[in-house]
Amino acid sequence: MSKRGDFEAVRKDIAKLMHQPEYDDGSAGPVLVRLAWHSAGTYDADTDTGGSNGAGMRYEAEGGDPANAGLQHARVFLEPVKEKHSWITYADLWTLGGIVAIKEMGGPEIPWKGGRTDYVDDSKLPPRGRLPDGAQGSDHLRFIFYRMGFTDQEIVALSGAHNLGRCHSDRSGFEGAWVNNPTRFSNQYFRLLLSLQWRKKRLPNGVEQYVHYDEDSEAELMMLPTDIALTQDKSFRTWVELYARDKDRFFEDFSKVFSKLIELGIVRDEDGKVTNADNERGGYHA
Ligand code: CCH
Repeated sequence: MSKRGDFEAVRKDIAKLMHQPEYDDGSAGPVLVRLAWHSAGTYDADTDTGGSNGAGMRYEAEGGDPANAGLQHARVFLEPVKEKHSWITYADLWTLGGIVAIKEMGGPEIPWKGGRTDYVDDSKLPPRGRLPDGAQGSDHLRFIFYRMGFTDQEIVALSGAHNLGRCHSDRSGFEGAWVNNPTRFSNQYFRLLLSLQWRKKRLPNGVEQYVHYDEDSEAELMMLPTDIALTQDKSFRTWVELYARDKDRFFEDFSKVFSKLIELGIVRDEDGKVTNADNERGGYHA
């Protein structure tokens, strides 16, 4: 048990659980990043509902959304950290897990502040269907991400997270990794999007994705239809091209936009203290 508010101690323990030789590509990192993103990516700016406050994925209504299939692995990885630092809220732990994972995998430092609550405000619960569907195109991406208040540039920067991890046919129906080294954060995803020939492939389960057979690694790499859409839409493509040639710029923009993502729906005063979280019932804020 650490001192209440000692987020440094929590960070250290999250970093320690990154190495998971039995799991996927040997790292808990990618699925932790996806947990952070899905915990926040339900936000709707118009109605001020959804977002990371409340850690709603603990409950069936949100946790059982097919879009969240597989994220129980990430929650299980983090459970010993929660047990050890019981003062931290799940909402803080899940978002912090994502940024520690990105850093541990060689990615940028991402600003993070605590103070989210675990109190579930029923009036803020997001309906299912707020997360993106990989089978769709650029209109869908704009529909989903504009709702949260993101721009075209930010949509492309965020998509760079697909440099990490993989698709699992028993979770999303898609299969495979986007890059050869899916536990190392880089701008490789953008470079491959532009440099390789992507061929449409129908999987045995009927799901369609794009693939490229890489001779060097003798592995088949993949892209979702939404990933390919980033190269076909003029406005998106400009940013794909920029991030493919300028890794530093990608890291800088990714850091800003991921930090914005995990703050959606969180209101803070000048001192950074969260003012719209019911911590009497929900937990602790710094
Ligand atoms: Fe994603 N993502 N994502 N994604 N995603 C999947 C996996 C990861 C979409 C669909 C999928 C973001 C945006 C999108 C990660 C981070 C981000 C999978 C496979 C699908 C499908 C799931 C499975 O089968 O396990 C779509 C559509 C969009 C639209 O933009 C954003 C934004 C982020 C974070 C900033 C990460 C990381 C993974 C790998 C997870 C793992 O388990 O390895």
